[in-house]
Amino acid sequence: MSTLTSAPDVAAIRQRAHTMRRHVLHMAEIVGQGYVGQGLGIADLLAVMYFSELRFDPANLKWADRDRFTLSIGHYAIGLYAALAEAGIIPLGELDTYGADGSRLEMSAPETTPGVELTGGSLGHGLTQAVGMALGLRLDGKSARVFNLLSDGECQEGSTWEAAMAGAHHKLDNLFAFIDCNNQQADGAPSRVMGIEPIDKKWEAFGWHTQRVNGNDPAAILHALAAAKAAPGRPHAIVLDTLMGRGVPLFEQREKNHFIRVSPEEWTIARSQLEEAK
Ligand SMILES: Cc1ncc(C[n+]2csc(CCOP(=O)(O)OP(=O)(O)O)c2C)c(N)n1
Repeated sequence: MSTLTSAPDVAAIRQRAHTMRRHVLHMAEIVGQGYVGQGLGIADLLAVMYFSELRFDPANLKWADRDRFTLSIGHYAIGLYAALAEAGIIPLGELDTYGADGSRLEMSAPETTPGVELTGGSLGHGLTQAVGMALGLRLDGKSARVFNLLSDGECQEGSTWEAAMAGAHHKLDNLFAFIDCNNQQADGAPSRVMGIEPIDKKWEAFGWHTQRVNGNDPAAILHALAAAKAAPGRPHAIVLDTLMGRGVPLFEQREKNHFIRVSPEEWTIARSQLEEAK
């Protein structure tokens, strides 16, 4: 069972994030394409969650008092599978099946996969479910918390703001939303498609305790989580500014990074760049 009993070991969390990035490249190389930038960009958050913050039991995934990590952006599954494998929830070898017909590791994460709490991917619906879970847990008298990961693109959807309003109305301080601001969506930058800034001010205006940090800095994420937990009575928004493709300059520098096709030679470059960047 994973519980936070001592001060977080930031160096160990960074090492986990690095290993998870290796897993992301491994899975994506087998498929030859995909949501590589998202998996690399969100590894620091997932390492903090699975190796410091979340209370869960790999031997009893349906433990009623577990914290729920809910992935609204189902297409970020590649990053979540890397974390679940590192955390011992799914076998490491199963990562080889990512995206294959019949695999449990579909390109968009379904709740039938061990460790996946909800079927994401129909964007704009994850936070609504997380609000319901947080409310239900409170009604049941449980201290478990719900952490929802959503994207900057989802902040253009009305249902996200209905959920934000409901979370604040019900004073759900057991609810945490991470907003991954990687400045990309399917058709380019949100500022070009439909601007969302100042996004932290919007969450604050909806009644959430809000912070904005570098989402590729585990120490900054840990600091924000500590501050959030010290602020009762409101749900918590932590806006994460992240870099898509983080750790692999070849992918960091792509102009459109939402879904990439990668040539066989580029995988060799990507793997060596990841090790050099460590
Ligand atoms: C309701 C809904 N509309 C459209 C899509 C198609 N779609 C899949 S990913 C994506 C981009 C969403 O933006 P964001 O999550 O910010 O993109 P990323 O950071 O991954 O580039 C879209 C439009 C979807 N999955 N669900």
